[in-house]
This record gives sequence, C-alpha cells and structure tokens, in this order.
Amino acid sequence: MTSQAAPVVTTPSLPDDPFSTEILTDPYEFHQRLREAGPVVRLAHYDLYAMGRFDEVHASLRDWETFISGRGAGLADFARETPWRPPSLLLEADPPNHTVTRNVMNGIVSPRAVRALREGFSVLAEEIAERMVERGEFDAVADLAEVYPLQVFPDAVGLPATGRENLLPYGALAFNAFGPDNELRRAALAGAAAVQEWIAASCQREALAPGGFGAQIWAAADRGDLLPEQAPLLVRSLLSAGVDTTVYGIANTLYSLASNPDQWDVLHADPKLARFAFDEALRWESPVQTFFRTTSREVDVAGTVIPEGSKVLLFLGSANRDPRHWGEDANRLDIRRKASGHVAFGMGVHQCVGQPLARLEVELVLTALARRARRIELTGTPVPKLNNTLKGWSSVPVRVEAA
Ligand code: OVV
Repeated sequence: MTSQAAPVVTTPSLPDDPFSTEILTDPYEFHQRLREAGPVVRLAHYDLYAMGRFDEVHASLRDWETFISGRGAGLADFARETPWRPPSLLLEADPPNHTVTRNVMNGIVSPRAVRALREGFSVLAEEIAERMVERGEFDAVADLAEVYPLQVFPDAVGLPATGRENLLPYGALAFNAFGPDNELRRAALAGAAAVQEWIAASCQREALAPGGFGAQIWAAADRGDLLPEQAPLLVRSLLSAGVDTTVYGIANTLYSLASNPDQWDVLHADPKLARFAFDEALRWESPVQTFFRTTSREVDVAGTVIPEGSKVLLFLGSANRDPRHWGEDANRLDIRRKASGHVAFGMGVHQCVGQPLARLEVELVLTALARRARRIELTGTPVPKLNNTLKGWSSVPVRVEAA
C-alpha cells in the first residue's frame, strides 16, 4: 500500500506536429483527434502537454497561478532561453506585476475611449463598404481586411505617418515567434531587424501624437502609474497585438459568411446581428489558434499529473469547436447561436485588452456591408495564410450583390 493515489489515467500521446503546414492549413481534423484522445494529451513531436477540449482549456486559461505566462506564451521557455525580444509586460507577465500594467491599459483602452472613436471609425467603414459594393467583386483580405484596420488603428494610437507598412510584418513576426523553431519562425526572424527598428522608434514619446493611446501610456508614466521604461513596451503591445488580429478577425468573419451564404442572408435581414456574427465567426474560425502556458507547480488535470515547469499548449480554436461544450453541431456556423463564451479572445486575467476596439472595427465594417449587400459568395478558392499562431487567409475572393 502506498499513500499516493495511483495515476487515474494513462495520458494519451499523438505524433502530429500542430505547426506543420498541413495542420496549420486545416487544423480541424487534428483538433477532433486531439479532443477525442483525451482531456490532456502528450504531443510527442515536441515533448509537450496539450489540451483541446473546451472545459480544460477554459479552466487552464483562468488558473493564472498554475498556468503562468511569465515563462512565455510560446514554445520557448523564458526560464531556459533568451526571448527573441524583451518580454511583453502584459502577455508575458504574471500578477502582481501584470496587474499593474494591465490596469493602466484597461484605463486607456476603456469602453469610454472606444466609444469616442466610434464616429470617426464609422465614416471610414461606410466609405469602404460602399466602395466594395460598388465594385461588386473584391478580395475580402487585400481590399478590405488589410485596409480598414490600417485606416483607423494607427491614428488612434498616434503613430507616425511614415513606416506604417511595418505593422503587418511585425504582427506576423510576433505571432510566428510563439511557435517552434520551424521555417515560418526562422523566415520571420530573418527579415526582422528593420521592422523592429521602426517599431522601437515608434514606441518612443516623441513619435506619438498627442491624444492617442500611445501618448496616454506615456502620460500614465508621467503620473507615476508606470515606470518610464515600461511605457515603450506597453505601446509595443498595442502594435504587436492590435493590427494583424483585427485584419484576421475581419477576413475570417467575411470568409465564414461567404462560405455560408445562408448566414449572410440572416445578417442582411437584420444587420444588428453583426456583433453576434462576429462572435460566432471568432468561435468557428478563431484567428488566434493557440497559446502556451508553463506550469508553476505539479498539477493534476483530469487524472494526468503535469510536472512543474512544463509547457502546455492550449488549443483555443479546438475548444471553440468542442461538441462537448457547443453541442453536436459545433462545426456549423450559426450566427443565431449564443457564441459569446468562446475563448478566441482568451479568458481570465490575460483576456484580450484590445477587445473593445476589435469589436468596434468589425461591427462597423460588417454592419455597413450587411446593409448594402443582399448576398455574398466566394468567386474562387480562398488561399490560406500560414502562421504559427494565427489562422486565416491571404486571399478570399468574393462577389457581393447590392441590396
Ligand atoms: C502578439 C501579441 C499578442 C498579444 C499580446 C502581445 C503580443 C504583447 O506584446 O503584449
């Protein structure tokens, strides 16, 4: 007899590489095998723990004391290897430090601040929607998703007018860098120096226009709410996480609806459903597919004992399609579904700080299009865009029919 309980389960193991071209291109068959294998699975390829079911992903995201972020939200363990850039004071930090920086950001990207942007953002959303419907045929990525966020977000931050073409490559780099040392990550880092230089310069006080989010971060430092050396890193967080995410959010939403035109009909009949359509599209085709955590202690999850200091890969996109949570039709896009509990923005203390901005941008663009177009359809095969963390498209050719 021993006083220790015997392991309740043998932890299943899968040989797949979730960062392979095949799975990044179409992850959903793998997600199903991952969920069916068990609540916790070993990924032998990287000697990692992984979770793909909603309940365990959700619970791990909420348990910041056990599943910490300070050792990195990617595969690299900051306790063992030097990060590719100084760690984020938000994403790659834990309470109590995280609480200070997060509270400052919550005060700046506040519902009130975002409400004040609504009118200006709306004018540009109406303009681009009108242009697209006039054209009839366009690329939902190149002509819309990659255009609108860059018309509104950099000005809201107060960024310099020149060099903004660095924003998309920097976002792609930041999200590729969470992955393993594969071709995607290596290629992104190889071309990074000039991009990183522009980003660093743009985070400085002198670069940021008065009144914008960037200047407000510096004002928080002046008030003593932050150390001065923290200000540029918090501006960097906005630039890392605020552009590509919304580009993918718009593109994935339009892809979801164009490949399910019956759902566009529902939205066109009632454009006020735009916010629901966005949540359902985030659930169905989540832009941020994965994040890592590191265990701060030995922890038993559903009978698997995960040792202290283990990297754990959380599959947000898989949790968002788990039939155990969403029901048998989890793989169906249904904008009338109650999708708002998805984990596409994360969950718990790290849940996306820019969420109100992302929601505003997508609501305005989608409402403007839904009013003007009675129909949307794909006119060709969408082309996947590969990234170690983000799922999306480099081209989604569509045709819309004016209402
Ligand atoms: C790429 C990314 C996502 C979320 C947060 C951050 C970066 C950050 O720099 O804080």
